[in-house]
Amino acid sequence: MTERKYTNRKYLDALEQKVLVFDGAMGTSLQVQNLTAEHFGGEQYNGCNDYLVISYPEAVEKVHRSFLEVGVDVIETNTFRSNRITMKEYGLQDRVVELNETAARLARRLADEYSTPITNHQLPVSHPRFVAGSIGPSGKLPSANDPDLSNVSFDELADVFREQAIGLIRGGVDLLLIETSQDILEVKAAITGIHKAFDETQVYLPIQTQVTLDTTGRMLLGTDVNAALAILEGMGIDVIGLNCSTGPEHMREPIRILGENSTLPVSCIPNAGLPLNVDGQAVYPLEPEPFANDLYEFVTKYNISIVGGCCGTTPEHLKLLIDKLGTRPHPERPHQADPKLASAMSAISMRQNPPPTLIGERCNAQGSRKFKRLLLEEDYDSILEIAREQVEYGAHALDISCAVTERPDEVELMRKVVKKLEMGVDVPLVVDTTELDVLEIALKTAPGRCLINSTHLEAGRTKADKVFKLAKEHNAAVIVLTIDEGGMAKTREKKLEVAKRIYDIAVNDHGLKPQDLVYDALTFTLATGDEEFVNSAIETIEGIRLIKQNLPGVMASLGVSNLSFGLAPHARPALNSVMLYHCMQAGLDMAIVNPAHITAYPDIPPEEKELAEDLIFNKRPDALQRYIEYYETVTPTEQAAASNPTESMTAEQRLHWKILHRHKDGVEADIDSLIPYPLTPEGIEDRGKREENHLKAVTILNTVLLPAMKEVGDKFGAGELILPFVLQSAEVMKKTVAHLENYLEKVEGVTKGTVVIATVYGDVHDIGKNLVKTILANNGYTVIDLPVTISGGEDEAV
Ligand code: THG
Repeated sequence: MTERKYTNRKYLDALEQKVLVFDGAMGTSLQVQNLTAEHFGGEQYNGCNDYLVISYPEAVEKVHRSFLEVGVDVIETNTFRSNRITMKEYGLQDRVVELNETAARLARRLADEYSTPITNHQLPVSHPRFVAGSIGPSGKLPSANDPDLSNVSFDELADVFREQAIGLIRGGVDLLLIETSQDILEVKAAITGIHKAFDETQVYLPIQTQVTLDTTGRMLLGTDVNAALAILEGMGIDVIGLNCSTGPEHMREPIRILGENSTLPVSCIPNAGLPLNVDGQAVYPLEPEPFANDLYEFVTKYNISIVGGCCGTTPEHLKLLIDKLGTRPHPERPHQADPKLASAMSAISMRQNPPPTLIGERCNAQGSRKFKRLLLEEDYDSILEIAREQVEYGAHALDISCAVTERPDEVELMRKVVKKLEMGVDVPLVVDTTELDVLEIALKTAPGRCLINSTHLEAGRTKADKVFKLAKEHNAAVIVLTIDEGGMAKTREKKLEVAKRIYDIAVNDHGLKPQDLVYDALTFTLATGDEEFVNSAIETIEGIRLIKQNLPGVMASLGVSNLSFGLAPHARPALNSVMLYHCMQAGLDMAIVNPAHITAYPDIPPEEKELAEDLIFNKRPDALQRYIEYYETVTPTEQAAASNPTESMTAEQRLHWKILHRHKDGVEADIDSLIPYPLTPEGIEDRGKREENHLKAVTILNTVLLPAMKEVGDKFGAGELILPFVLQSAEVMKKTVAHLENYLEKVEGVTKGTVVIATVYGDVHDIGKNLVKTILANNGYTVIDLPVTISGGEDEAV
């Protein structure tokens, strides 16, 4: 169970011998053949490159041969778009398996033809050629907030790619290649679908995944390369890399990062430069020489194992590259990665330096009345505010628990909260639930790398087995509690004993890595004074020490606030902070805390420190009594009012700030404070007053709102903001404008306008168009959206 199995690993074996070279562009190489509707099998399929393997395979064969002739090691099947969702545009959704199988057979036949041993310098040299089954994106963006783009579930997507993989496997490919990926959640679904196809066919092949970054180094929805690596590396794949989008130059930094940090071999398959628009044609400007030079440099400098060409690269590009590389050996990879968690956007080390990694505890329906109320009201915007506030106070990750007895649908609540938070806060999520279905939906909704909270052996190992299986499938880390059939372990020795048992199950039976395990040695509250628990803090601290010493590589976390349950609220932070300090001395890596209430150990007043340490270390029988009495005399100091950045701003500045910082709260009131005659329930009768309002509203729109949105756009252009944040700013804008419209006099029969939008004919993916559509529709335009099968242009846009 621990090792992946392969029924054909020839590709990986070859990779151990030398750096492998993929072929060049399929799309642009087909385009220069000036194919007609007839070649495509009629008007209905005109422009559907993937259908050519049936309607006119000669065109595809020609491209494959052109690359095999110059000596590439791997050719890609012409199946980039051959999935059920994209093929629906041509009515080909029910021929997906046939398309993929046919394309794979074609490539297989040619690869085998060119694999025959050739004689070179009198010695017969075998040059195996491989077929990579190309799997491009579906055009959906499952992690986006947009209802149209994301209206597909993880399971549906996994099934779409399972089906495509079945066809490719039947056609005899050597590996599956997920490429040009825009949305990391879609990649996870594709990997899951491919694993299903393996089980179904009993054919197990290597998987290579390649994401596409823009010139700022992020995927379309903001995922950077460190996050992509953290999320994908443990998902049962064999190669990770980048392709398409830009030329090699813009890939340099992310490729360096992958080359230095990935434990898996790294691939780099760029375009021949960033496309230029020359007279309406996409032109890829990078000549073979600089292209080959750059990739050669990546191989030698950054330990890249696989190179090749994407859009615009010709046999000439590849030939030069092959000549330069010769039979360079495959470079060594780092063996151990720094364990990381990831949000949808970036990765964090699970071991923060300085420690600990703080996990915010406030998004917990059982631990916060406010969160519970917001959850019952389904006020997700306010939930996002709670999350953000914790991050502002220094939380590195957020614990999320949606268990409420008042509602039966924890699954749906968890799904919605995870979706909201993943695109709204840039920290990894810790999924806190006892229910397997809730856990599963969270893992299928979160694009990032999550930490599961938690499992244990209270009812034996059956449930833990299921949790570890999910963790392995989704590459999540797991908090494991020192609880067994006898309940919560109370002594340090018992905590270690349970920890060892769990380790054996997780690591030896399920193939998790030690660093995927985060031990929680648990603590009871010290507030009861119960004789049975007076030493429980000491046992927890020593339990952490023993576990860290005896199980190398594992991590430790603690729900620190449990210790002070039942004490007066203002008495809790000091005790928690002192406990946290001593646990860290014992090796604690993470802590679930209220980050606003944690004080650095040196900043705790000596008197409070001593009282807390007396209690934690059970130094005197009256320690609890003294602790409680001290806080009875000290009244709760008013928590210094959290400084509100908008406090001293004018309403105009505040609106600008809210649009830029994505805060929806109170924009209506800000507008009203600027309008000469704010709305009353009765409406405004006086025409003159209405006109004054109208003029002011127009001024606000032109001098406040539009400049704010422009700044958002400029920051996006400069790479300072990521796309999801831009869309959230647009939402604040939409809400503000909706209120402003109350003051704008409407002229009968005039609308904001109708916009017809389309992309170039047969565009390989129309995500850009769909985003524009969403933004226009949000701003009150009627949008007529033409599908990619409508003719209008010639070139292939990327
Ligand atoms: N280990 C692990 N996970 C955990 C815990 C743990 N998850 C839940 C909990 N323990 C950690 N989270 C909290 C959250 C809130 C509080 C304590 C621990 C808390 N809340 C206040 C109270 O209940 O009095 C505030 C209530 C309110 O604001 O309404 O103390 O140990 N792995």
